[in-house]
Amino acid sequence: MALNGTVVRLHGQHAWIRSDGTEYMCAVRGKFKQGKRKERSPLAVGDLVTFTPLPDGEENEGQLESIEERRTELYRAHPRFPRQRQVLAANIDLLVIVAGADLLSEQLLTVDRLLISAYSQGFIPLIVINKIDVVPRPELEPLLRDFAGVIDIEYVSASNGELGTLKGRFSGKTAVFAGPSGVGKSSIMNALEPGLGLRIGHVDKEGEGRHTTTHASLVPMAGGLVIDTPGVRDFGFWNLELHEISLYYPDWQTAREQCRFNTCTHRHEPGCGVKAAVEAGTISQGRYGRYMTILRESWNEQERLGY
Ligand SMILES: Nc1nc2c(ncn2[C@@H]2O[C@H](COP(=O)(O)OP(=O)(O)OP(=O)(O)O)[C@@H](O)[C@H]2O)c(=O)[nH]1
Ligand SMILES: [Mg+2]
Ligand SMILES: [Zn+2]
Repeated sequence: MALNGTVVRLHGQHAWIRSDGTEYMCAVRGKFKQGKRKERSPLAVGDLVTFTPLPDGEENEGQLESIEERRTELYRAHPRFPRQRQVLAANIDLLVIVAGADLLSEQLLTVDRLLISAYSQGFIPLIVINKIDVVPRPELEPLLRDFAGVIDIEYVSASNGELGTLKGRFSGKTAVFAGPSGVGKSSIMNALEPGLGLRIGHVDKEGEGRHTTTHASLVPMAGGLVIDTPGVRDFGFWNLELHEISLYYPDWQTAREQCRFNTCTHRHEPGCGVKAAVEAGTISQGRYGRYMTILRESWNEQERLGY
């Protein structure tokens, strides 16, 4: 009889599937081997599947039967095959975007990219600034003023166990932790759920992480399911037209409504409400500058890949 389960880990041609608290190893073969076009792997952590347990295995083994259509996905360009997508996590409700207090200004571009992923895919973002034991909150708030009142922000320290109201946000949800290497994603999860025992890395002199988490994995945490991911900087959204990118800037909505053209990309178009807001200081130069970087990179990427 087929069971329902969730993919919790992937390794090579094998998927580990959790069903009712038991994990089953399933080979990914046959009709499932060929993923969707532009994807190398047919499965991602968080996928909902059906499978049939196999008798007599030393380990619990199963045979994969079907994969449910995904509600949402977090993906990037495959590091080795840039025309293909790598889905880091599937069926997510909440995207926890983690940055480090010590390197926040350099990491805001990644935060902005993840916000675009969240809003374009329809998952709720939460920004978590970790390591407030190193740089105190009043020094960080000005860097994040664009998001005030629009996107939830938690200031935490995994080291000190100062976790704000983070723990209450996971109940009944599937969440994914994403952000650069070394910001403390795994550390925060360990602090929220003692006993998880996720591996923690070191940071070098520049504060950069060492890519300690190498594969996404899904674990039960604080009443929900949470996917820890390896630190990544680049998130793809090359399916978006350039003028669509700013649709996923919720803090720009009022300004955007003032633009003369509804396909405005806010670069050199006349009558641009966003540029007016930057001049008036309601949108920060930083957030606008990073938008221009994202626009330029998306354009280069689309040219290169011939979209
Ligand atoms: N000062 C300080 N250091 C922290 C804090 N949280 C984590 N660290 C340190 O930051 C380093 C990286 O932590 P990890 O939890 O491995 O970071 P990660 O984001 O999971 O990194 P990857 O798995 O490489 O993506 C470790 O040396 C931690 O001890 C914190 O709140 N304050
Ligand atoms: Mg980690
Ligand atoms: Zn505009």
